[in-house]
Amino acid sequence: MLAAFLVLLVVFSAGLFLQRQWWLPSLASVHGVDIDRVFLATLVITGVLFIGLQLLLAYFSVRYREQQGRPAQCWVRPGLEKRFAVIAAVIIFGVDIAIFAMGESEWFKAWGAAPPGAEIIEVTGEQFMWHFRYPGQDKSFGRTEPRLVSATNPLGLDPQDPAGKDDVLSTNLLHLVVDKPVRLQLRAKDVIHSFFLPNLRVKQDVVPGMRIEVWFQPAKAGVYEIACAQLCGLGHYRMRAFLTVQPQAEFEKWLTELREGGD
Ligand SMILES: [Cu+2]
Repeated sequence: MLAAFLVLLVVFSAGLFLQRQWWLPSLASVHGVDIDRVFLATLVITGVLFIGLQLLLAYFSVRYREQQGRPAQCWVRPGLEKRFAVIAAVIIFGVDIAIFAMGESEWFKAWGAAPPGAEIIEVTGEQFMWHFRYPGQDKSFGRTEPRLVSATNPLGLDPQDPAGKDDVLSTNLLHLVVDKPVRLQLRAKDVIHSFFLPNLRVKQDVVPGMRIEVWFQPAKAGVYEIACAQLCGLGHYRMRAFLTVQPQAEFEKWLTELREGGD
């Protein structure tokens, strides 16, 4: 029974991964290639160990089972067991270190300094929406002040600050230029949210009181989902926005229309 169960478990779980129906969403960023490679390598390493060990266990449970009045066989050999434990520990520790090193190197590559000239956009999460702020021609954001936050001024922009005059705000719609690196500065107004772009393999928690930066390069034009990946309240499921990746000219047209519409 145990052997049959283990074999079924192996076949079923391997089948789930092989059918690729619920695989990762289509990739649309440059660094995502590395993330996917680390993901796949981790899956293959742990998958091979899982399949091998479960099948071995199934085989042993049949081979040494109780038979014709003879009890199930087992041997107690402390020396052998100790040796086996040490060898298994070394192998597992080595595999862990390899996976960790692979993940860390990709992480530092992806989350290191952004290339100069990257577009800067501020992202603010609040219950239950995303605000995106573009700095405008002067490339700098205007001052914000929590006391000034109101229904018509969701970020608390200071009207006295000239740097804020050309800032452009967009709610739940983020537009980016294809093949152009972008630096996002992530903030939260109320609770912890998580900014998640599944297609671009970007996920970063957004924490009140912190300005966290991530950068990446969209590699494929299209419309993608933006989700909040942190259960942030009753309306969490509504915290869904959309990212449009498009050519420079279309992006500028959109931004101009938004700026003029906002005045
Ligand atoms: Cu949220």
